[in-house]
Amino acid sequence: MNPETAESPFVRACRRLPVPHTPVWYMRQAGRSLPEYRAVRADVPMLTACATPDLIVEITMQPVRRYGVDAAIFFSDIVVPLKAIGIDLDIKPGVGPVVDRPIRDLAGVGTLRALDPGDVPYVTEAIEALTKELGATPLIGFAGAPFTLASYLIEGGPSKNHDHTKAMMYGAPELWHALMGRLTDITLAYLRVQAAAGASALQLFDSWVGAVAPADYREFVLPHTSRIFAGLADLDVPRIHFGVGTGELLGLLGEAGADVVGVDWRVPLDEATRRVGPGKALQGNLDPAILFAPWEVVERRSRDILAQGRAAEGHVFNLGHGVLPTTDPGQLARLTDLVHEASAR
Ligand code: 1CP
Repeated sequence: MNPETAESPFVRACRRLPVPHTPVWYMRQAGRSLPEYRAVRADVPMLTACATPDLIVEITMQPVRRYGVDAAIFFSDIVVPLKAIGIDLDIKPGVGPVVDRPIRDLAGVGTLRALDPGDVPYVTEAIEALTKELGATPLIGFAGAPFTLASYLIEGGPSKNHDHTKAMMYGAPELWHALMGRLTDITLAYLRVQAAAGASALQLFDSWVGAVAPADYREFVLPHTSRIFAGLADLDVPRIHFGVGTGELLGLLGEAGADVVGVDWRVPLDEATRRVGPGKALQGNLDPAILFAPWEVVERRSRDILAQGRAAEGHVFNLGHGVLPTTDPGQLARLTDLVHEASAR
């Protein structure tokens, strides 16, 4: 990592070191809430954009220019590495990832081959260009975690109850662990490609794992997520682990081995600090829907979060989940300034 980036407030907060102000970025900051994003994406399908370095660079930079956030997040999607190894899937506007032939047996698991850096040359190219353009501002690389990827692959698309996913997890544990093992290999390789190209932090999105009870997380998910974080330990880049509805899982998410645990809006950060335990920084956790309330409400709630975040050994301000598409970008601009000013030490 370049020395300026290593000294940035974001990287220092992830490492639980003193910072001049609380760093802030937003999950899904690069995307549909920005008019300049909708303009460049007008005629370009999502997966085409994700394979076009110039577009990746432009879209990743948009929120950095507009808001002055403390980190950029690589513009891509969690299904990009699966597409890259030949899984027949698409991202449908207004729906999300859809898989042509859902994976529900050993033959299906066999189609998940290992990922090689040569499968994603556009990722390497875009990250190399971005780290030059970003200078001292860190770039966060990311991947979907095995449970969340498995849910899309097994269900065939977005799912509320994850019925088929849980049916395999509970009913065919050997098949489940075979699938999760392959996804772990792919995810680990994909994150390492991003770090090798210059990403200065890595976030693992296990967005839907909140659907799983703690004992089942320990048995069916933790062995795999632990292997991912252990496999990144030599890289010297902060590792962030995030899921939605994970109040009961926060201790286990920390146990999996990340440096930073992302918290959604349901658990206050002082309580989350207690649940996660010592030796971790926290990221979060303003309800993204609060941005639809008047500014006075946003300000009061954000100051509360900054105060609660002081209980943690390190705090990165974020939303509790991604920016909602109809969010007014003006609210995020004001919020970024507020976090910087209110937390200045
Ligand atoms: O046409 C469009 O604009 C498609 C909308 C869109 C966008 C902008 C999708 C489809 N993905 C993305 C980009 C994206 N996806 C980013 C960009 C970087 C940023 O954060 O600014 C990231 C980090 C993701 C990651 C992602 N994709 C997650 C994990 C994060 C989260 O929000 O929980 C998940 C679950 C997905 C799946 C996905 N891709 C797209 C949609 C609409 C969805 C969710 C569908 C569902 O509800 O299951």
